[in-house]
Amino acid sequence: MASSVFGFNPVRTEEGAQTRSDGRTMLRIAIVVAAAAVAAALALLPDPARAASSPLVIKMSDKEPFYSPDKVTIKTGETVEWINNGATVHSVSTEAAEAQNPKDVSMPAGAKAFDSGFLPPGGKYDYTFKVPGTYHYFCLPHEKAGMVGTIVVKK
Ligand SMILES: [Cu+2]
Repeated sequence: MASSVFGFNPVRTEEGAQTRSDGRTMLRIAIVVAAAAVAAALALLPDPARAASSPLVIKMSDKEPFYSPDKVTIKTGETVEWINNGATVHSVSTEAAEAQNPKDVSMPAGAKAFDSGFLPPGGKYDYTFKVPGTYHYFCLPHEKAGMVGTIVVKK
């Protein structure tokens, strides 16, 4: 009789401890899963879902498509942001004097040339287009490989 009472209580205590431990573990797992879900949801948000004032983003990569998207249409006064997602340097330039092929560069009359300089991996460059027209730009190190892009700026 005494042994069954003794045997009963420790088991209850262990079960209680086991339950509390599982509860904490489950809570930790739930927090990690919830955090991962939030991160995934944020990563999947399309650009239009971001604030209206945020720039249109063009991702730069070490292989095709080098600029993604490589052709975009925006309105006058809007900003484009290039982000280097590659593992090597890239750039954005409309400097005709720097281009190996003159066909890779063009700007509407009255527009000033822009050049990001070499952007390291993770680097960003913003440019606000104030003159409407078509811009052809290139990456200084990779123009020959076909790293060129087009921005059409509507009035
Ligand atoms: Cu490049």
